[in-house]
Amino acid sequence: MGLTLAEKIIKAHLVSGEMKQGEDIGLRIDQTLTQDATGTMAYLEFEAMGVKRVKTEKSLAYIDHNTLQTGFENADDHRFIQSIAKKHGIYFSKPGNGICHQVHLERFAIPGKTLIGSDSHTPTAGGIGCFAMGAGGLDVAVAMGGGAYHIQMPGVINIKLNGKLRDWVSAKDIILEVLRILSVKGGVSHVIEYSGEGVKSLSVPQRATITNMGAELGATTSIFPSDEITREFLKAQGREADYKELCADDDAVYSRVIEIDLDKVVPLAACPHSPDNIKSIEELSGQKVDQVCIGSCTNSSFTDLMTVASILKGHTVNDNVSLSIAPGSKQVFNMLAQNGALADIIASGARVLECACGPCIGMGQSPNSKGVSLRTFNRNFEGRSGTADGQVYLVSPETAAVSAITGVFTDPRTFGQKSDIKQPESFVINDNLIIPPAAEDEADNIEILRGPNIKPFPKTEKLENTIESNVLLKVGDNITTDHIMPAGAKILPYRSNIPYLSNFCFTVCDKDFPSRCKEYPSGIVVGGLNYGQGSSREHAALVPLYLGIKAVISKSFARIHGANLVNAGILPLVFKNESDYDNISMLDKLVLDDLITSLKNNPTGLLTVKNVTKGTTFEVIPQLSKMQRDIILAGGLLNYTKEQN
Ligand code: MIC
Ligand code: SF4
Repeated sequence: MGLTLAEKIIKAHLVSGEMKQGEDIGLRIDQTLTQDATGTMAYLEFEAMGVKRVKTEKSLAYIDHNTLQTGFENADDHRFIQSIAKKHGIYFSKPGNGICHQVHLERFAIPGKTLIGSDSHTPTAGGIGCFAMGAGGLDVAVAMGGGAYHIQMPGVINIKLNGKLRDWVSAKDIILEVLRILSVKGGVSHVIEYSGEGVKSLSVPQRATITNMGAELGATTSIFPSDEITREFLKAQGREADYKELCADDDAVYSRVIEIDLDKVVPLAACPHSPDNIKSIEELSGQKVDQVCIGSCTNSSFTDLMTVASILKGHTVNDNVSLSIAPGSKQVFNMLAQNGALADIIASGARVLECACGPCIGMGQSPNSKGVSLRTFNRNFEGRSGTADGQVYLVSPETAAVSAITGVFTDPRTFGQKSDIKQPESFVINDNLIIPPAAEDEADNIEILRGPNIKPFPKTEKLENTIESNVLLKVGDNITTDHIMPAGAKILPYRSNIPYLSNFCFTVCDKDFPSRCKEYPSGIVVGGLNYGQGSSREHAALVPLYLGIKAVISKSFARIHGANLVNAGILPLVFKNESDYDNISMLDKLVLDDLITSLKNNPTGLLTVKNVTKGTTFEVIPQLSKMQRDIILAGGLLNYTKEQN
């Protein structure tokens, strides 16, 4: 029986476990990346592990999220990360160099290697055939220290792309079509592997747009084969030596095969407030638009922005629209400047931003009240734009640029002749914003620069035998990490200050949650399906931990968040019967007895929960592998790692 591409890479990196779907497997990690919003915490954790120098082939620290410096906090954190990177063998990408995923794709990602990053869109590198996963900061810290990364052996879904995209339809429309088919839960516990004739007509950055938004499917990762197109891209980046041909065996077995005919894909939009709420642009056509934002790690490559520039050339942005454009990397920005396309963008009236995440994470450009914002980004969760009632639609760069000119949703196919934009034969290569680490023998002399915003992270205790706590919050399905721990320009600077962040925890759902937690000695959160989808931010676990949350009981968990809860020492429990969810009310007192013995006997054995308030009982299943059980018993991954050494 042949192997899928994902299985081949997993096999080559397997350090523990068996490649049976659902089993815990440990993978050797070749590369890591961090960004600043999760990085500060990840490096504090790395420091606490006491490892002198990273043991990976390459580790990078990017600064791209917290670039709006309205106080000392972000700048201090940047200096902290830069100094710690220099000391411990990590390459540092300065602010201004671009968004981690775009820069990593251009300069560092390698087909066939494993990569984990403290950001959920790390699978962007799957566009080049790299097995790349988003992870919590602590998992990245462990991998930097040479430890394996543990996941459940995923199933593999094959998406076979037939035919060729028609003019004005783009890679973004393909992934929106996949989201329409699979929904935000459809990729959970699976790798999405692309194949078929249609793959040959997609460039590496287009493939990366598709693997990037595999995060929105809940997938473990997404991956494309590495072929002649990959070789050409690497060659154009001066990295042909990194090329390796990779594809699945002809007789590979998949859990499911989905065929998409590219000729039939049309321009699409993900409507508020979920990436799988898909409508065609034709259906939306004519509706008024207030804002258009182009950029983010999904759609900010050279060809994306050249396409945008070619549409804007000779036109003026509509009087009632604010258009902002953030190139994905310094390489892209520089090339647009050199070939004159930037002049066309500026002349059209677009507001050009630095190459960073920017509006995607609510760092500026929040839309007006009830404003309709068309964005080439990957997430449109409620409130994420920074405007609580903002209406964010996710679209392709083509749809975004054309609609910015007309002022209404416009199907780009109605715009006329499309310019033929090709990937250049060679990109402008200048890695002068990547600062290499110090030599090993100089490392001791490097001082770590710590600002006053850095507060110690919450300590975890060994698991107690009984949890007796009140339900301090009950939420519905598809709760995102943006609900649990909102981001945005006002809050993000405090990512290394858990006590301060705790004032905002879950306030999108219930503004009294933080104060309620402070009234009770401990608490339990009750959730629906796909609890914790979205970001890899471990703050969505560390902050509830700080607020005394001992367990989350839900119908199901998103992969990275489930792992982050365990790493923080919070028990993730799944209802045996989903209908029991309905019988729990806010403030009910729940008791779980005999936890240590039960978990020691069987990490996934049923546990009985007594609802003391209602006088009922129900059963839950701990969502734990054997290793995660040991992590929970130790009171979190940091304690566990210390115990092991
Ligand atoms: C996001 O897109 O939500 C982020 C900001 O990049 C996060 C990471 C974070 O919260 O810092 C992610 O996707 O993991
Ligand atoms: Fe940055 Fe947005 Fe990409 Fe997250 S999704 S890494 S915030 S550009």
